[in-house]
Amino acid sequence: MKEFEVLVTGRMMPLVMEQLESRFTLHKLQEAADRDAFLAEVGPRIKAVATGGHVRTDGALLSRLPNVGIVANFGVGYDSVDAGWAGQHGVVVTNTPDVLTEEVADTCLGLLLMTVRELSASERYLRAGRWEKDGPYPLTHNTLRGKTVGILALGRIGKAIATRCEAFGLTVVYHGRSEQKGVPYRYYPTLVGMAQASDILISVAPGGQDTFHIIDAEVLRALGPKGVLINIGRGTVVDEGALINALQNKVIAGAGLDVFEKEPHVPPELIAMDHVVLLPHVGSASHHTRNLMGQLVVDNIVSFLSGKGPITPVAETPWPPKR
Ligand code: 8YV
Repeated sequence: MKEFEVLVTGRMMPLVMEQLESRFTLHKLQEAADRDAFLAEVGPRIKAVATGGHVRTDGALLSRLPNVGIVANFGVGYDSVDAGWAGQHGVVVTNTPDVLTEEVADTCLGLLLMTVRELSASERYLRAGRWEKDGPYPLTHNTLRGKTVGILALGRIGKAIATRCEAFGLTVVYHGRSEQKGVPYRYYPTLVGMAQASDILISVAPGGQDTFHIIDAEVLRALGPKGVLINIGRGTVVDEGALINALQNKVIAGAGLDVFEKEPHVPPELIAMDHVVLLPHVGSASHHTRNLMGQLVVDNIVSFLSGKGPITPVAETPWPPKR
């Protein structure tokens, strides 16, 4: 398939690079000294793009590739790809669903326990020699016992988190765009309503305009002074300034965050607080799962370019395309 020319927009894992390089004529945007001249030269020959959250794959970039047919995104979240633009211009966008669901749900439960039972703070206490010097770590004010978890966005990952929460004996409720049939959890039509009814708010919501800052000061107030926020979806969903304010003023009890508004930047105010658990976006970050995600990027491109269509097209670019 060397006749096909493929573009990568940034550094991708070796498994992806090696397979794309061995099958196609691969161009690397990140290595271009003059991006403009590079795109003017190779742009018209590009048939497929492999991309990820590291770069915006928007109309400005895609319009430089007039013959591109597919944008394969590394990640289930594709807020860095303008899928609306792609759909309007006959370009299919694919993501990497399913293969990361259980890993992200596992990470979420770990983050939940770390936050509610102060596991990282108590480990810091031990490592600082304080157990021997000052005695036992103080009892935690919070517990999972008897608590209600509100899940924002009950998609595949949200459901895997819900199953785990049930196994932990938690009551699960959810909020999303609409009520889902056949789901055994109570639905709340508003986010504020769900936050009011929940002890713990878990956000799995994707990024993008529709969800920008939907967890704001009002939602955090509704969660209340014993409430905990866990964010495993996208940082942009939470108004980070409002969250910092809520944590500093004990409007909520604590937060566990795997994602941030401007990654890899984490506001120093968050780092300074001990009742906040911070992870560097590791939800899916095991070799096992990242390899499966990378393989799905390659498989989508190979399948598309061999005429069999994409494997995991996103909702905005259904396949076969609607006329
Ligand atoms: C990855 C993710 O960390 O799939 C997603 O949407 O956020 C994570 O699994 C990310 O895609 C890696 O760039």
